Amino acid sequence: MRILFINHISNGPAFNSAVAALSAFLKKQQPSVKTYLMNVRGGNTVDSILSEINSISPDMIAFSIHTPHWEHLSELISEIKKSVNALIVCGGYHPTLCPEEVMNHPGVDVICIGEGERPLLELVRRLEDKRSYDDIPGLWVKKRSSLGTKIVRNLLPEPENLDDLPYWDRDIFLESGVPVGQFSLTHIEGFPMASGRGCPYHCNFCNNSSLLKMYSDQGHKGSRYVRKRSVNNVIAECEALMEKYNAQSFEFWDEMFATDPEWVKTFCDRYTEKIHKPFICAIRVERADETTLRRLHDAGCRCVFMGVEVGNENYRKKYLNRNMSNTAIERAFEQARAVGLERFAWVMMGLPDETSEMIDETIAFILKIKPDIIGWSLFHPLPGTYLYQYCIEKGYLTEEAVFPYHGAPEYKVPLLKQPSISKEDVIRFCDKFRKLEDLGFRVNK
Ligand code: B12
Ligand code: SF4
Repeated sequence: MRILFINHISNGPAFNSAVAALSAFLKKQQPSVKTYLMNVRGGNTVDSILSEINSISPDMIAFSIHTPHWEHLSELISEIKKSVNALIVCGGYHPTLCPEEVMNHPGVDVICIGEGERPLLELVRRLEDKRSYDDIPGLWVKKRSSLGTKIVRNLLPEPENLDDLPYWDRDIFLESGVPVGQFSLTHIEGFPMASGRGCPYHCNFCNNSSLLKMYSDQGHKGSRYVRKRSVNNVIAECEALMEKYNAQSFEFWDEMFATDPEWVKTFCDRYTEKIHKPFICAIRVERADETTLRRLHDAGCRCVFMGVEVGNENYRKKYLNRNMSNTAIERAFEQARAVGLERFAWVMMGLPDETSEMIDETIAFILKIKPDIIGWSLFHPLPGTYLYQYCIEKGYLTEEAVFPYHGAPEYKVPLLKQPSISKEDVIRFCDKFRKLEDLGFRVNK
C-alpha cells in the first residue's frame, strides 16, 4: 500500500513530528506499506500538487492538520478528491478538536481523533485485507451508500506506551529535501525529538487542556495522557541520531520537558555521562527551581523556553489559568541567567478584554525580566479551548472571523473585535514588540 503524507509548511521548520511518528510506526509494523511525503506551501499551485500526487499514485492521502492550515488544506482536499482516487484520511489537532467540521467536508473519508499510530496501522491492515474498517478505535469513518452518508464515530483508544514506539522517521523528510536538524526559533540548532507527550497544566488558550479533557471524558484519565519516555529510551535515541546523522545537538519538542524532578535528575545524569551535547527545552516557571536549572545547564542545556504570556498577574491567573506570580517568573528568569542558561520568553497580546495599559505592562515586565529571546505572537483563539468559547460568547469572534487565517501571516494579524482595544492599536503594539530588538533582545519578527 502506498501512503502519501501531506505536510503543510508555514512559518516554522518543515519537519513535522506527527508525520515522522506515524511514518516510523507504519514502516516498523507493516513493511508492505511505502510512505511518501509531499511538502505543501501556500504558494504551490494545485496543478503542480496534483501532478506530484499522480506521479506517486497513492492508495491513501494522509493529512496532518493544524487549525490555522485547515482552510487552505480543505480547499486542496476538494481539488484532490475531484481527480485522485485515494482514501483521504485527516488527523492532527484540527480534526481532533473540530471533528464534525472536518468530517462534513465532502472530500474527507476518515478522520483520526487523538493519537494516530495504532488507528492508522489498523486501518491500513484492514484495507490491505479488504476488510471493513468502521469500528477502529480513534477513527471516525464515513460510510457512503445509496441511502446516503452515515458517519461512524468510534471512541479513543488507550494512549500509546511511548517506549514501545519507534524513533521518528527522519529519512522521509531528508528524502524530500527537508533538513531534520535545525530549529528556527532560536539561534541554537538541534535535532528535534520528544521525551514525552502531554502537559499536566490547563492553560485556557492551549489545546493541551482540550486533549486532557477529551481523554478523561472518554475514560482515560489526564494523568495517563501525560507521559514521559524512560530516560534510557530517550538517551538511546540521542545516541542513534548521533551515529546515523551525526547529530551534535537536540531540541526537545515536548510541551513541557521538565515536569518530574526525579526524571529530570536521572535524565541529566545519564545525558551528561552518555551524550553531553547542547540541547534546548521548555520548562514551567513553577518547576524552574535553582537545582533543576543547574542540572539542566550542567548536562548541556543552552536555553530554556518559559511561558510568561502577559505582565499583568491578575489577568494571567484569571483569564489564562496560569497561576504563577510575577515574582515567581522574575525569580525563575534570574535563576536561569545565574546558572548560565539563555532564556526564551513566550509572550502573547491582543487577548480578550486586554487593554493598551495591560500590553504596556507586558512590555515593562519583559524589560524587567530581560529574556535573551522574545517569542511574541498575537492571540488566536483555538477551537476546543476555554478562551475560544469565551470569545464566541462575548461576540469577539464574528462568524466570518472563526477561521480567517487564510493568507494571513500567522499569529501576526489581530483576530478579535472587542471593546477593550482596537485592532489598529494591537497592530501598533506589534511594532513596539519588534522594536525591542533595538534594545538588544532577540525578537521573532
Ligand atoms: C512542537 C510543537 C511545534 C513545533 C513543531 C510542530 C510540528 N509540526 O511538528 C513548532 C514550533 C515548529 C510548532 C509550530 C506550529 N505549531 Co505547534 N506545537 C508543538 C507542540 C508543543 C508539540 C507537538 C508535537 O510535536 N507533538 C507530537 C506529535 C507526535 O503528536 P501530534 O502532532 O499530536 O500527532 C499525533 C496525533 O495528533 C495524530 N495525528 C497527527 N496528524 C495525523 C495525521 C493522520 C493521517 C493521522 C491518522 C493521525 C494524525 O497522530 C500523531 C501521533 O500520535 C504542541 C503543543 C501541544 N499541546 O501539543 C504545539 C501545537 C501542536 N502547535 C500549535 C500550532 C497552532 C502551531 C503553529 C500553527 C503555530 C504557528 N502559527 O506558527 C505552527 C505550525 C507548524 C506546522 N507547519 O506544523 C497548536 C495546534 C493547535 C491547533 N488546533 O491546531 C498546539 C497544540 C499548541 C497550542 N497552541 O495549543 N509547533
Ligand atoms: S503549560 Fe504550556 S503546554 Fe502546558 S497547558 Fe499551559 S500552554 Fe499548554
